[in-house]
Amino acid sequence: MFRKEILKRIQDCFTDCVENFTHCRIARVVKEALRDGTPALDILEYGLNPALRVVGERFERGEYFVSDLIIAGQIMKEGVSVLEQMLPKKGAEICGTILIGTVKGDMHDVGKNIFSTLAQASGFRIIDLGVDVSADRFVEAVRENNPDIVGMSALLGSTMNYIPRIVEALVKAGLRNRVRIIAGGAPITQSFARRAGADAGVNNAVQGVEKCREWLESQRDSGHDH
Ligand code: B12
Repeated sequence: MFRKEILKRIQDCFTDCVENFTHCRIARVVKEALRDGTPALDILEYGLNPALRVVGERFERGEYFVSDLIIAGQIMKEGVSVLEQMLPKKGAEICGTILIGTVKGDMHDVGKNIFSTLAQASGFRIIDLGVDVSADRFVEAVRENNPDIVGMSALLGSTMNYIPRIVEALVKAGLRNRVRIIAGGAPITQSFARRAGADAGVNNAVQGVEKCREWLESQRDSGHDH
């Protein structure tokens, strides 16, 4: 009941704003939910994410336009920024470095940014290459920064197929064995990621952070590189 009500109120923010151009109340609603004791991750998982999914479905049915996706992306960012303020601040101890980017041809960055924020809160240093990142840029940045993990985000059926090209480029550059690779985004599955040459694939930021921590812990326990 509690969750349903929150979800409904968050949902209403998206539809009111997209359909009626009303002033966006998302920050207020998210703050209220937090004040009521709803965990930040529940607000994300049961409130903001499903609301955005509905926008995507309406777009797919031709009921919404790209301009509506843009508005929805902005509402999401505003909601997430309120949640970010509530997440534990970056721990003093940095447990590893993740180099991340949204792959070439893809401009979606909301999910990538959520994963980065959670990973940071969990003790990782993040180097964010932004969106539309080419294989060459990934290679160059791995060489420069020597990260433990490379994260690639893709939201489109077309751009997810660029992930294997980045992996290949890392292989060619002799860098593949130095890093673990995690792919993320709504269409990404573990089996796709493995076929693409990555080590893991997730469509959930919390699972992604857990995977990264697991890797770092096993690396530390074995006392040498993977
Ligand atoms: C907002 C949005 C946009 C905004 C993006 C704004 C922004 N700054 O990101 C804009 C308007 C730019 C946009 C554009 C387009 N979009 Co769009 N968009 C969406 C929408 C509504 C939400 C995406 C989103 O932010 N989801 C919320 C986040 C939190 O989810 P997520 O990204 O999956 O992230 C989670 C996990 O996957 C994970 N994660 C994500 N990345 C990573 C990375 C790592 C390393 C890890 C570990 C985890 C991880 O963590 C997150 C939290 O759990 C979706 C529909 C939907 N509901 O998914 C369509 C959607 C993705 N878009 C779609 C389309 C078609 C387009 C356009 C082609 C439309 C057009 N005709 O122009 C363009 C493409 C532009 C481009 N070249 O990229 C389709 C894709 C269909 C497909 N399968 O190919 C969708 C699914 C809509 C639909 N149902 O048709 N879009």
